[in-house]
Amino acid sequence: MGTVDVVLPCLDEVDALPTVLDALPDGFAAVVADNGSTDGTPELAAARGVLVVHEARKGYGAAVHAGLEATRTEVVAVIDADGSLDPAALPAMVALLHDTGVDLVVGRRVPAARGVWPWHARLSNLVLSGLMRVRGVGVRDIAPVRVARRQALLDLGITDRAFGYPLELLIRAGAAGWRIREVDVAYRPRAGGRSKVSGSVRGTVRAVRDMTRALARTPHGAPPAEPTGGTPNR
Ligand SMILES: Nc1nc2c(ncn2[C@@H]2O[C@H](COP(=O)(O)OP(=O)(O)O)[C@@H](O)[C@H]2O)c(=O)[nH]1
Ligand SMILES: [Mg+2]
Repeated sequence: MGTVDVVLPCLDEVDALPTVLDALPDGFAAVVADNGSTDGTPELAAARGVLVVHEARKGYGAAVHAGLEATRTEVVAVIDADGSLDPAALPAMVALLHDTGVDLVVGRRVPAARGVWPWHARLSNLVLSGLMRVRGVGVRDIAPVRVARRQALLDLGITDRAFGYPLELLIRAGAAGWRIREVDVAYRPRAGGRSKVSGSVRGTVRAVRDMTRALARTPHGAPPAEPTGGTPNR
């Protein structure tokens, strides 16, 4: 198994990022994708010798896309940089990709502590997985950690640059006939810092809004379109 570049979207994760970098297994190389941290996150990553990608455009999807473009390995991973998901799950996910011939391996969060997953985030997840099922994508989470082949991911032509990105990825993958495998991953409290998305009702509402917009823009079997405006999230 060759090296796997791991995109870490970061917005003010200076407190949590070291936990994630320390937990990266051998053979996994971090690519920090930052667009606007003011807490020293990119400086910390650079000081640790990590490749840092600076993206001018705001938004989770903009950061992930820029990070993906900077990766250089055949297989790549994307995982949150807040320490809520353990990178130790990655080797088994990559092995599944290689061994089972699927196109995408995604994680499904299983809370490892009480109160780690607020009710509004669970509710939105339930609604979104229902919407995905209607589109023929049988997953139960919105892929907070994912492993796939780099070029295939780029070829999907995902256009959302905000929080709709993960949902659009799944819908496009389904429309392209990708085989998707979902595996349980432990969901822990973030290692430090503050939630930008599901930690507040406001963040969840924003995410659901971005995702339903992404859904509306992505009809069944739609070919890739030009990138369109994700909503800046801060
Ligand atoms: N670069 C970048 N990363 C982001 C942005 N929004 C969220 N993230 C990162 O995406 C991951 C998930 O965000 P988080 O705040 O943990 O959302 P939550 O898990 O729903 O509370 C974390 O690594 C964040 O730093 C953004 O606008 N830009
Ligand atoms: Mg989080």
